[in-house]
Amino acid sequence: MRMVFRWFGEGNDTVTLDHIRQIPGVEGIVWALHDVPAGEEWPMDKILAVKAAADKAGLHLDVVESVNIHEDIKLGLPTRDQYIENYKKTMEKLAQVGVKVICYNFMPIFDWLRTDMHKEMDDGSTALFYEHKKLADIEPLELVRRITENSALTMPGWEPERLQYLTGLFEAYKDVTEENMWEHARYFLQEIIPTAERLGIRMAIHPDDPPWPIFGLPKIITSQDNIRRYLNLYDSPYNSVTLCSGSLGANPNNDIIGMIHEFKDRIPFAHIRNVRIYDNGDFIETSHRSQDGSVDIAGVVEAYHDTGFEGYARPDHGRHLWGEQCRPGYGLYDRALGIMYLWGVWDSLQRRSKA
Ligand code: DNO
Repeated sequence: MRMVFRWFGEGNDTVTLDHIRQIPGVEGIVWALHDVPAGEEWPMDKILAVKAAADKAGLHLDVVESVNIHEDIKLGLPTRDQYIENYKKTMEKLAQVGVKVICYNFMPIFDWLRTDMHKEMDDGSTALFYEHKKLADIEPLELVRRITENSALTMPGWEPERLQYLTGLFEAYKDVTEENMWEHARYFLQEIIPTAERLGIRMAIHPDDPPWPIFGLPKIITSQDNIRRYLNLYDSPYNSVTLCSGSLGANPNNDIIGMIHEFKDRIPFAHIRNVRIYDNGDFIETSHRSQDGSVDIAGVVEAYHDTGFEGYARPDHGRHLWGEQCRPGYGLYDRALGIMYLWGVWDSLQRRSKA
């Protein structure tokens, strides 16, 4: 398991590279150019600036999260080809600085979605929360306004340039079915994977978060069956998955440990975090510890260990602790604590298997 840590870039994150390099066992950053709109080619000078900063901190930049996919690709519009070309050009440049994995998603319009970014927990910390009822009663535009209003930092997947077209986008998705989405994904993979193979970059799809339709939009990367279907759309180790225990774990029917065993050769990147699911299906993001949530994180780590996982892993979101002011879900403290839990489980398994 190669531990990495998400970093949003100079001036775009309260966490610094100096913080990150002090977390035990972290070898690299998970990064992106968050100011480049989806569909545009990433400028080389900006890529090199991130590389210079990472080099200075002694961290690698093997994992990119995400090169976002333009909506026209997901919608299957004729204009998609130019965006796919730009995507390939970005991949070429990322290969030049040694990138090995690109995480991306195929969710319509929104990236991950919660109804409350700072839900207070019993111990006084706050965490990301998803409440079904709230979503049922709210218009998408109003939700976006609430999610973005208290953050001076651009939320990943909530970039203003994408969201200003929200009404038009909903209109565009009106008649798009799940089967259409599968077809558009196949088209994208057929274009992209040969480039990925040539460059030695593993494309790793992130599951939909939450793993069910919202606002009537179709979702496809939601379950073990659907991940299998996605991987079979193009059978290559370069068509792979970012297995996210938290996203998939919000549906109690998802067997994360079973997925790790089934997809072991196709998981170059693991997102590891816990959620607690309530009886009514709402969920809150808890600490990483198994006992604190509904996902058996120690069991997840054990499954990675037992399948000989050599890929990259990052603690995914954390709670907001000790008064930390940070990006929702992306503070320093709880993610660092999460890493120490993951290492604790991992190292004891390693010792036992060597004994
Ligand atoms: C949430 C993240 C997602 C993820 C994208 C991948 O914090 O796990 O935003 O980066 O869905 O494209």
